[in-house]
Amino acid sequence: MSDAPILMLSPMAPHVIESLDGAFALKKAWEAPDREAFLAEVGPTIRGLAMAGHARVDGAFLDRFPKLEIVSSFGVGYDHIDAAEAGRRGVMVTNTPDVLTDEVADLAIGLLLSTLRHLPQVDRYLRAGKWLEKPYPLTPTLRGRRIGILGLGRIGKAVARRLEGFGVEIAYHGRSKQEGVPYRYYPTLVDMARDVHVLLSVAPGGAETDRMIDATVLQALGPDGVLINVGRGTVVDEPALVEALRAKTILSAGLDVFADEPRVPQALIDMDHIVLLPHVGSASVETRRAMGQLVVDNLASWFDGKGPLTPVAETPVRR
Ligand code: NAP
Ligand code: 8YV
Repeated sequence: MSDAPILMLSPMAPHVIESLDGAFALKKAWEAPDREAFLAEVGPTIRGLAMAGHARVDGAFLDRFPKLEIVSSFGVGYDHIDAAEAGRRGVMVTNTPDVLTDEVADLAIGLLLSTLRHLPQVDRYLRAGKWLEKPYPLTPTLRGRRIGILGLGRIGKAVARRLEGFGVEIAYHGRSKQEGVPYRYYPTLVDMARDVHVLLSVAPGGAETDRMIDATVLQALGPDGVLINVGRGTVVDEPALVEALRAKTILSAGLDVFADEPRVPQALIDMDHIVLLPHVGSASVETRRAMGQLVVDNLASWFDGKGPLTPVAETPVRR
């Protein structure tokens, strides 16, 4: 139990709210009739933030909280948070790695198979009564395909382990070759795209990866190529992807993430041969609960003087 004022901007899961309400002086911004007046009043006192969603946390945002010590963020990706700027100010940022790795990897495999074997389209076909007329046309296959993973981190490796069971060849691209990894490394993304049949992205968002899957990479992937993206939408040049799908430069795509969520380009929605999911990689009851608990546990550990449990790389670990 601490009297530290913690701010939650928008409602998180009930168990997170209850835990933080019990352990801290929790301030709930969404309950305030005048949010701006509320933030102006409590902002100078706030020592911790519990955050869900992808609202931008930058210098201007941090200016409102001069006593802030820690931002405990829900989700492993934190490209919406300027963690380097937080670090410069001595503000700790934590995320929720590991607890969602297997869930997202499972979803990636499901999305890959759904895209290749047209599972959503086949379901729609049956429901429309079309099976009574004739069988669904034959689909592409996973058999014999080489898979190139962009971003062989925690989730990328969990995807690769699952793919080993499918008997397919696996390669990867990242900023550097990893020791002890049995898959072929490509120093450039375009070379990997040229050699594989499926480009599966689990790379984080941010300036470094912004639109790195561009028209050149899609051209290299080729007319039999499939793009699966469960990382961040900003990693893909979306207009170039739309054009590649339209022009059949690539065969298909399975996307869980988009550049401007929850807005999805109408051109993608209108294409029946691709599979689109509303960013549900980690969205099971159990995994979201574990992520929420880690948001709470990071705050509890910090204000107990035990340091953060899962700090991001850019921020200082202080006690
Ligand atoms: P991670 O362990 O940090 O892995 C990220 C990988 O990306 C690293 O292996 C890194 O390899 C690579 N990478 C980073 N910058 C790169 C660059 N500029 N070029 C090429 N590769 C780069 O993170 P994780 O836990 O696996 O999560 C990965 C991402 O998945 C998250 O950041 C998030 O955006 C996304 N995600 C999505 C969902 C969903 O619901 N769809 C759920 C969870 C996470 P190198 O260091 O070798 O470059
Ligand atoms: C979350 C994610 O749904 O962890 C991530 O990076 O993309 C997802 O698990 C998202 O961050 C919550 O808004």
